[in-house]
Amino acid sequence: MWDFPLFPDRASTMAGRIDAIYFAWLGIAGLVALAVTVALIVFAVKYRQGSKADRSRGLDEEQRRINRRIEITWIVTPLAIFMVMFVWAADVYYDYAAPPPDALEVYVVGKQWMWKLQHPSGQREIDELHIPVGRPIKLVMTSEDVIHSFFVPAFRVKQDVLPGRYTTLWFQALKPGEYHLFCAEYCGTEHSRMRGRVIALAAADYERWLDHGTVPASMAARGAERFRQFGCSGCHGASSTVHAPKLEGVFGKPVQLRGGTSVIADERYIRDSILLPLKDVVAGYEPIMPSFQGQIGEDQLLEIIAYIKSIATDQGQTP
Ligand code: HEC
Ligand SMILES: [Cu+2]
Repeated sequence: MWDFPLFPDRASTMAGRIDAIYFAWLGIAGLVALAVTVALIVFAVKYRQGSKADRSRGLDEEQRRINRRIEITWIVTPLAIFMVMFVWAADVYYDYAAPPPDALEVYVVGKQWMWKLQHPSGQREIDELHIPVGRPIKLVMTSEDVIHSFFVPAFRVKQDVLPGRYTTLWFQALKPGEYHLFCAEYCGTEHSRMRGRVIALAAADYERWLDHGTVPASMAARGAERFRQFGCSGCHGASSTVHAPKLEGVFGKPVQLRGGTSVIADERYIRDSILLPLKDVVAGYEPIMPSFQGQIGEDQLLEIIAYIKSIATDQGQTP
């Protein structure tokens, strides 16, 4: 079949707003280019060599006043246009950059050359992401090796995925369907094959997908397992005799650090606490926690983080 769409599907809540900006900018740039071209041609013809055009004006008072008015116009008009562009784009960008608090989280690890995805409820996927339509989805992403970029053209969202850091991206699909997922940052030989699909499902189909096959242990439960496996519970567990902070209720709260500063315990903070324990030492504790750099994989770190998140609320279970 003849199928050559010039424009990707508009399948997320952001897509229309991003496209509106895109076309407005294209229109403004087009109009300016047109005006400049027309002026160029008109003046080139009017003042060509040997033409009878009047070249005497420009020095008297009257003409100076007119010139001044023209100059003010071409300074103020673009300024006004730029301010409108700025406020409009900033408004869209704020919404683009701030995931709604009720978003469903999915954890993403990019590696040469695949996407590994984990749902908090435990499902794992490779190069495929199943999501429900009509609910905001927040991705927490990191890379195991080099820089990648998570790009879903139909959703108009793209975000770099960096080693050693967590970046986030959120979107809300408008209609069920299968959408391309690309790596948009050159990442080595097979970069062009680092792609996948986002499969947006109606709510009921999504529930069915969650329940198909053997339902896996949740990420938090796997994280609790790791927490014992790596010996964290030996210091942080309820029965520990080591002077180490209890991790219940830590996530999302400010933590007082040695030296008087404080940080919010987000994903990055938990990650750094595990890999670079000397970076942020909690006030009132000795820096005796060993670094787990090189011992815990990115997926396992995300599971431990999911576990620490789960015990931030009262529903959490202690290992
Ligand atoms: C030898 C004991 C010990 C072990 C083992 C240990 N920790 Fe710690 N941990 C500490 C101490 C002491 C602190 C407080 C001082 C600091 O920040 O380094 C701490 C701090 C933390 C913090 C910051 C807590 C807060 O209240 O802000 C987190 C998160 C953490 N550890 C997670 C882990 C995880 C996950 C593991 C296992 C992979 C682990 N720890 C293993 C002793 C330990
Ligand atoms: Cu890549």
